[in-house]
Amino acid sequence: MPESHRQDLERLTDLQAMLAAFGEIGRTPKGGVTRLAASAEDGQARDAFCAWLRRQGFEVAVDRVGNLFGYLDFGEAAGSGAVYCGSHLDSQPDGGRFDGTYGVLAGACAALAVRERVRAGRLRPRHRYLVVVSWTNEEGARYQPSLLGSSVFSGALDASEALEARDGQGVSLAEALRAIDYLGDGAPPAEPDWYVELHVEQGAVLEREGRPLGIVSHCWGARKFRLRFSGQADHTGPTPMADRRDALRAASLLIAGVSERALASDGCLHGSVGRILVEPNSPNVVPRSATLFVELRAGEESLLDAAEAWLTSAIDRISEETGCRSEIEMATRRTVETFDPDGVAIAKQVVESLGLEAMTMATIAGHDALALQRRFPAMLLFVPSAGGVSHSPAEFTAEQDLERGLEALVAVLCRLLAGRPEDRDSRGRGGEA
Ligand code: HGY
Ligand code: MN
Ligand code: MN
Repeated sequence: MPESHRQDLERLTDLQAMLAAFGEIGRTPKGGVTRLAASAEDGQARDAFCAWLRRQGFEVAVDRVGNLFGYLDFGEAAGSGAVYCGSHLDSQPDGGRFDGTYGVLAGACAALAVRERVRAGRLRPRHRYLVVVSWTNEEGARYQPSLLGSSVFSGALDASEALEARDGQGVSLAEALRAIDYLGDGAPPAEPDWYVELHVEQGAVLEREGRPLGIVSHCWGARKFRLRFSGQADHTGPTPMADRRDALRAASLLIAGVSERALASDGCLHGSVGRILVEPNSPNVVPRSATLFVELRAGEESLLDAAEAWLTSAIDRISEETGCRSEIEMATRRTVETFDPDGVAIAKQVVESLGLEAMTMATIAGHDALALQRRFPAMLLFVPSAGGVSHSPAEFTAEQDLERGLEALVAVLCRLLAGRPEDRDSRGRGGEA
């Protein structure tokens, strides 16, 4: 067996072992993970990742919002600049053990495989650094907005605003990061000339089409709102129905309306309310307030505009009908995006050179690559999700698919690091020295 093939098999074994180990950090009874951003479990995962990076000879930097960078330095001969890969280690509550974690750990193992090629003289890098990154709070479960760390890195979100974000118990991100010792002041050695993210699809398209890999060409937009209905606390017994200002009734009318609107859109609009906070939340008190987390997603801005206009009119109508006040306390809008077409073309060419049949596709789920691509050329590669299930302990990707994802990531990183005259990196420089 050729040496390079043996080494790659070793990297694969590393990946399987690391996925198993990280699946135990915050493990839930049905085999999912709960590793909310900047929680103790996230801190354990970060510690394990940093320890692994240092053992393998990476330099490690942590920035002011806890983004974690492990990097290899190929020396001055490689020129300047950097190629990045990575994803996120934080999860949803009882979420999947592959979502984000696979991209971080595959990135780390791929970086080792790339370094072996450089040491063996089989790859001459033309970018000085290879950076593996774990972004803070991609999920938006504990802190909003989602894609927080990558949005600060790409300049779309102010760091101090992000650090002031508070969770349901009023704990700020700054306090939580300080508690796990990941409120850093470091920085990676160079900005990304390219960013590559490998992620489970979180949909069933690849499985349905029988394809092993997806190359994401564009992303649906998402609009997320924190909306509060305020009514009046009263006794659920004697209070006449006509006198009630029931905030939970208002909320339930809106929740049903969001689903009905999305269901009637023939698949063009997705909508849900995934979290609701009720006060005082007692069985025999008419709810005085209900805070809803509403999200709308669509593949075109015009559909999102129409859906948002519908939402504001529905809120006004429900307020009128129930006598409850309403306030949109927070709104984040993630626009419909297309990925760097050069990156899509390079990824396609590389994957096909491996004899793998990739397909270009959209993503409806958000990813850090979306935040990055606003400022740096970014690529997003998918491997199949069994049954399309994600954000659930039932999330699963078959070993062979995980392997092909790693194989593709190594090949794409080598291609980007080697550079080509036709490559234009983020500063418009050619890859060829
Ligand atoms: O899709 C989302 O909004 C999540 O951040 N992945
Ligand atoms: Mn993810
Ligand atoms: Mn997720």
